[in-house]
Amino acid sequence: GHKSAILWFTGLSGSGKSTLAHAVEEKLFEMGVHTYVLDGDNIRTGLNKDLGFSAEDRKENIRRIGEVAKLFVDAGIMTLTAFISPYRQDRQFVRSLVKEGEFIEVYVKCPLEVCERRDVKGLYKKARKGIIKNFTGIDDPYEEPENPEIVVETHKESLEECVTKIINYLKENKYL
Ligand code: GGZ
Repeated sequence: GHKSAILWFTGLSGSGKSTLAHAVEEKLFEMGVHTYVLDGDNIRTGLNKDLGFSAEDRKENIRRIGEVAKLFVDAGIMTLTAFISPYRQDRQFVRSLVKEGEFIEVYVKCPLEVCERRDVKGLYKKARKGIIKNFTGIDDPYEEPENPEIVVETHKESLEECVTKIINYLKENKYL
């Protein structure tokens, strides 16, 4: 058996949160752990399609995701979430929703210039031109985690190394 929890990935757009969450999920699946990934693809297109990117909407986005993730954890599922979640207070709120040890903050650290160079969806370019406003890292804040359980540096460590670091944390702390 395993102890379920929320693996909360936070970081800039293009830092690799979603890719990493899915890679960790695959590893957990091989180990027979029941998992679910919440990310923009299944949340911002459905439950939260009424929300945009103002500070207020981001806060509500994270609040709902936290409540949903809590339900998944209650159902015994290892829940991985991949959202920028730029505000410390909003992440702290989710931490306070669940029991001690059920919120594992993973800071997906990557310099802005690297994320911007990757620009997978061309959004940074649009943000620089002012076509997209309030873009995290450009004209909107990202508050770095102060005491994350795990930090991965996607510009220095390979995907494989990042996955191993997270799996090792889960083993060392008796989640697996
Ligand atoms: C940041 C934005 C914005 C603005 C659209 N700021 O690379 P992506 O495309 O897939 O990841 C970004 C995603 C962020 O949604 P989240 O739900 O993770 O954000 S938050 O936690 O802050 O609520 C990006 C896209 O949506 N996107 N406009 N203005 N990212």
